[in-house]
Amino acid sequence: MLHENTAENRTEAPMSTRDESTSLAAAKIIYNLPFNDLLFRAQTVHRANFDPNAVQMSRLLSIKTGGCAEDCGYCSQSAHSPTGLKASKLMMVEKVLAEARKAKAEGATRYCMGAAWRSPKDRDMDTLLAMVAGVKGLGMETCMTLGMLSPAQAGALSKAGLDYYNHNIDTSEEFYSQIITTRTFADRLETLSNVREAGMKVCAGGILGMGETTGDRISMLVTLANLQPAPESVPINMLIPIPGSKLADADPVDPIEFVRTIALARILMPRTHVRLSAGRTQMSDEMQALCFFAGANSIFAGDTLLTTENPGEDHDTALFRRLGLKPMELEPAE
Ligand code: SAM
Ligand code: DTB
Ligand code: SF4
Repeated sequence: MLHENTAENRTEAPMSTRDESTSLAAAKIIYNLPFNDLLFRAQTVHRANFDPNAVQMSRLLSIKTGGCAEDCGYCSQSAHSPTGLKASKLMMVEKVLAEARKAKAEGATRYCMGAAWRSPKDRDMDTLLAMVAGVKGLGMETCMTLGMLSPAQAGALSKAGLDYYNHNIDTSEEFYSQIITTRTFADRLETLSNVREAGMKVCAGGILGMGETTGDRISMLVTLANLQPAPESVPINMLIPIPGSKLADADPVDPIEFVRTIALARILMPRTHVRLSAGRTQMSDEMQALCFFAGANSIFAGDTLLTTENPGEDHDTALFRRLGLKPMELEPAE
């Protein structure tokens, strides 16, 4: 039920919850505001913290594809699902660096390397560390997503120059076991804590469109907002249905609900980069425009994500021109 825009509701819904723990009840009130009020608040918070017309550009590369031991119901790369994806070994360092150089030439400032692992094997660590050092040496921000990390692995990656680690909580704690059974929500939080302890920036978000309720989406954002500190980067993915995966036939998300979720993320985490991640190929330009207005300020650029399609440079250049958006410049290193 939507709340009326009464004075009472306006005072109940805080403008920003920074420096306070966010309650689920407060987040629900914000989420259910009339759409125009919600977007106005989100845009106001956004403008107080960021250039509203600048979008951070990341680029993804799958450095180890398929054959994953985990049973994530949404994923093309799980060995538990007959998705037909061909598995491949960990890429060679030079090949990764060649791809990173191309991405940099095309305007990406952050390079994200993803591997279909439950967690990295110690025998692969030297290769991974060389990739981090090499990409960092190109003057790009570095990010990896490799599954669960021990404190020692997180420490080694951080020392090699890894700026960000992506590790999504994907959904609410309550709904998690409906989507993944080979690990727990607590396992995810433990890796996020290891990443933070090692001094890296945290990138953690989730997926909409897996059959979760609105309450699950709000609960996921409240968990993220209450991490101390909140993640620097929060990717919000729209499920890309993968034939053969357990969620191949999931009902699509209502675009308005998707935009509401972005707005809530912006309000609960005012200084975080909220990334409009997977699923942009399935979104209209108008839906993406609303997401940017609601506070999304980061995207993946390029033709491919890990194993699926992304809009590509031509489409995004045209979209940025239509909306008067510009790529966000890299902040000078401290
Ligand atoms: N294996 C590592 C892990 O799970 O942490 C890293 C790679 S995994 C593919 C990274 C994230 O991509 C997942 O946590 C999930 O949020 C997102 N993702 C994977 N498949 C997706 C799909 N079909 N649609 C939308 N998002 C997806
Ligand atoms: C994230 O939240 N989204 C990216 C990144 N983190 C690693 C991955 C999206 C994957 C989409 C499905 C695929 O390409 O296989
Ligand atoms: Fe493996 Fe990551 Fe896909 Fe899960 S999301 S199956 S851990 S690659």
